[in-house]
Amino acid sequence: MRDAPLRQHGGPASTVDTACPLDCPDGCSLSATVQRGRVIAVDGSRRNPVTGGFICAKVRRFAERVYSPDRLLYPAVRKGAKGQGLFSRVTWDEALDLVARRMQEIRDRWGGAAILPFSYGGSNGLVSQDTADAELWRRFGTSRLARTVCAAPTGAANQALYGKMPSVAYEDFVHARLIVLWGVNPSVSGIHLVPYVREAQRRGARLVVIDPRVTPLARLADLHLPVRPGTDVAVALAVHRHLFAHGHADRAFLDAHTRGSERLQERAEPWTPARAADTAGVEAERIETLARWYAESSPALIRCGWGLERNRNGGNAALAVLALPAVGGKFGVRGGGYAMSNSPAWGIRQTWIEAEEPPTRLVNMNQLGRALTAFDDPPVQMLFVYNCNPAVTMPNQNLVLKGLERDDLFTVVFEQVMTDTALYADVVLPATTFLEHYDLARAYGPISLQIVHPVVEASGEARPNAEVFGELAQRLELVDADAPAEDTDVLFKVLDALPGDAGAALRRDERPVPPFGSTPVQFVDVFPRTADGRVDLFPEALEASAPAGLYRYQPEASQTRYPLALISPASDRTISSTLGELPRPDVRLLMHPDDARARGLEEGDLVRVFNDLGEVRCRLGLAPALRPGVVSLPKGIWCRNTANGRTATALAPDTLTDLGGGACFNDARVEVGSVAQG
Ligand SMILES: Nc1nc2c(c(=O)[nH]1)N[C@H]1C(S)=C(S)[C@@H](COP(=O)(O)OP(=O)(O)OC[C@H]3O[C@@H](n4cnc5c(=O)[nH]c(N)nc54)[C@H](O)[C@@H]3O)O[C@H]1N2
Ligand SMILES: Nc1nc2c(c(=O)[nH]1)N[C@H]1C(S)=C(S)[C@@H](COP(=O)(O)OP(=O)(O)OC[C@H]3O[C@@H](n4cnc5c(=O)[nH]c(N)nc54)[C@H](O)[C@@H]3O)O[C@H]1N2
Ligand code: SF4
Ligand SMILES: [Mo]
Repeated sequence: MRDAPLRQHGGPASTVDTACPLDCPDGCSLSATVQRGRVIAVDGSRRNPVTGGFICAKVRRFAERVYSPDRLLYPAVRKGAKGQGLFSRVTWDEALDLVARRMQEIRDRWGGAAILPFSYGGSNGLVSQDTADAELWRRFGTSRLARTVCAAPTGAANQALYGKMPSVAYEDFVHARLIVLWGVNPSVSGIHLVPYVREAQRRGARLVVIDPRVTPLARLADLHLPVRPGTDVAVALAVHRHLFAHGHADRAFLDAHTRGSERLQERAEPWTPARAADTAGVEAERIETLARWYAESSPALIRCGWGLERNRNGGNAALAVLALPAVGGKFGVRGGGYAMSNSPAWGIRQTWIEAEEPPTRLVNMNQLGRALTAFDDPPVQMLFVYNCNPAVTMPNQNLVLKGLERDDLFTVVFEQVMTDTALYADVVLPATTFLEHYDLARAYGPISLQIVHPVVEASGEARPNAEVFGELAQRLELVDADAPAEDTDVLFKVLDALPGDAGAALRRDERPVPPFGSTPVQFVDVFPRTADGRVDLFPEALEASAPAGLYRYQPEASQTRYPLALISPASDRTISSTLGELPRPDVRLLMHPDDARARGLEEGDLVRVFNDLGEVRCRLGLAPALRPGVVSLPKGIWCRNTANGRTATALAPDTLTDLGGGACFNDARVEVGSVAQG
């Protein structure tokens, strides 16, 4: 840690280096300014060159969360009705005794599977998740959770094709001659990529954006394909067809490094540009241009995002998109290939978890509402939520809330702030933020690992995850009573388990470089991590599990009552729902002016967005940037942000994607009307 004294009014301040672990690809290095024991500013540092001294506006406001009136400062137990938010303060001992006792009672009566631990990214660090928590759940024998709300379809495709080979890092985008941003909006969701894309353009690269909205980079692109949500697989297959049909499939590469290309070619065959254009709702000419540019450019780079996965065809979309560089022969040059999540790049194995996974029930998190309301054998009797805010982030919000309202459900919420989920808790436990505990931040756009340092003391009685789960395990006699349970103990365990000398470098306060270099060239420095080292272009094992098979498009049911597709992309105000407690301008449903005119609606009208699952009431905003037929609400808003306390997830079905069991947020189909008209 480096302490550089600063002078500010009100007394001396110092800056402390740390890193941002939040669920964002960029993994920024931070500089926090602390004065009299309080964080007064958070900004980017230059320690990590990708950060380059600037960060997003959200995390610049992070101190507001630390001292927010919504901050949880003490353990508490519920005294009002569920959802009301009335609690009385208890001690940590009382709270943990109560939780431990209930866990035992429930396991005695119903079995361990009646307890459902529920977590997702949270701060997304390697210390605050899958460490002491995993040890506790495994040893106790609770239900297991399939963490599928995000990146499950893209992850399944990347795993099947390439065994999750490391992908092109941000820094190498500048070398590309063609960049395709496919279902990703870096101007919001990973802002440090933007300068690299712009630099590539300055050096003469072409830019293509495939997105139902005119995103900021679509405005600056050479070609924009405003596809209908859920139709990317058709567009990608049309590009494959072009490559095969016009002699642009790289036969030498296919023979040497892949298998299954014949079956992929067969499935691509029906997708003429005209047919794909009809399915995706874009001009055939644009698809032809994309195919031609892709065939003729090198280095050609596809940045596959997460916008294209959140629908019934999301797995096959990712599969078809990620297979393109193999068929087109785009690997082997710096700036060529694909870029997606680099989380798996380090090849970190969680060997610090000692207990084996028990063979208990596996619950898909996207169907939490069903789990809470319909499961028997055994029914879910305890829900333990941490690192997650399911009341607003999981599909089918009304069913989730119905489950959380159950009087016979014992809900524990371990949180930093009084979230919409915490309002339903029987016990709330206060958690530290990443400015108050140790963690390990892993960027997944660039490839980096950085230690997250506490810069101030914990607020109130807030405690780190590692400590609380460690103590709970001690109380339940699952580990020795004197087993180390501090976040630093867990941090050292994790550092020791890192591959190569990464852990040693981090202990020396250096930035570790993975064995293949920090910006690997695919098929030069890194290769598929599949069993035989080949790209599996037709992963047979998945063919049976995908409802329509691989590389196949599932059309949507005819939508006469709900003709509008609702998407809910990342916004610049929150990271998922984190920081949603901070004041923001009113949330609007965005709609193309033509769609508004057809419904007699105007800017600022109070509207209801509805389908059979639910309704959201908020103001209308006109947005010519949206594709007609598509409306948009931000992801991650809180119940307080709309007039009726419901968010986009209330309209999202809890059906699953074709591969990976992922969430289908963007399969929400809705109608919109004026509240005044009823
Ligand atoms: N500021 C901010 N940054 C974030 C986050 C955040 O909430 N806020 N969240 C983080 C997390 S958890 C994630 S997973 C990433 C997500 O980051 P992104 O990959 O950028 O994902 P989204 O914002 O969901 O969607 C990206 C784009 O896909 C478009 N889209 C929607 N449906 C489709 C479709 O069917 N096909 C195509 N081609 N495009 C479609 C949307 O219009 C949107 O512009 O961002 C991370 N970064
Ligand atoms: N409508 C719609 N909804 C979506 C999506 C969408 O596209 N549309 N996308 C989804 C995506 S991409 C994702 S990744 C999910 C994410 O959904 P969630 O996993 O619910 O993510 P967050 O909303 O960020 O909630 C994380 C919570 O963990 C808490 N937390 C952070 N650090 C710690 C810690 O160290 N300890 C403890 N105990 N708690 C901590 C934070 O305060 C925060 O409330 O949301 C999904 N929701
Ligand atoms: S959320 Fe992303 S852009 Fe913002 S500080 Fe963290 S890593 Fe950087
Ligand atoms: Mo995500």
